[in-house]
Amino acid sequence: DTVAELDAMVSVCRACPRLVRWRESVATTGRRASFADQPYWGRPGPGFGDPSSPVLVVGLAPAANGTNRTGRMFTGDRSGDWIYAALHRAGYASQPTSVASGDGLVLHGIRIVAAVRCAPPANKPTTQERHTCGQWLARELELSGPHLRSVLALGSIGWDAAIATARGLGWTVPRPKPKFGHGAEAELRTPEGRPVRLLGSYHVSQQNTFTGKLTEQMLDAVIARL
Ligand code: DU
Ligand code: SF4
Repeated sequence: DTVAELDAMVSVCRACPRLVRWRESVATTGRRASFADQPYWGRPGPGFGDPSSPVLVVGLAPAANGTNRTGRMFTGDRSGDWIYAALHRAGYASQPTSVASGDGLVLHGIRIVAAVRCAPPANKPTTQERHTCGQWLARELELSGPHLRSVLALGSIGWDAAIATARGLGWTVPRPKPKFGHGAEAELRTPEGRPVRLLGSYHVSQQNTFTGKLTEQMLDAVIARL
């Protein structure tokens, strides 16, 4: 199959009962008041961006009123304001904002996915949900093929998912397991022996950006190393 087929399959996945209930309840009766008149996507967030990219970004999960509303990764929420502004500064995004599908945003050389593709209650997926959704990430890594040079993990859940998924695919991952941190780096190797660099950044969520734990300069510095 192709990346387009993968996206289509992901977007109708119902493998995690708790997350299916949550994503659909937010989308129907649980909409944020300011979006109450809008249709909500209410499904998993498929990958967004260039399917033959050298860079894959692995985020945490869709925001209940962001991707779960708009259907596009990091679109229509505060985390998206941060990541797309940074990707625009670095030349990966055609514009600094991501409001809704059809807003003209195009990504070049980068693709964005989430470790868990359905919005979780309190942004906290369970271990089982992380494990289940790891199968989609595995397919993503397999389909990325020889173009892939680096993976940017936003937050420790993305970092752990990238490592667990790479190991599951028979990639070589250093032992002991590389520790997540802002600016952390590990060299993974595919079974064919191609190196893929894993870089970590603190997640662009408001609890980091609003408090100054993650600054624009810190984010730009990691993206520059991709
Ligand atoms: O640390 P670990 O047991 O390798 O897994 C960390 C984290 O990654 C766990 O909560 C499930 C998830 N995961 C995954 O995403 N894909 C896999 O194939 C295996 C585990
Ligand atoms: Fe499917 Fe992933 Fe959503 Fe679970 S979190 S229902 S595996 S898309």
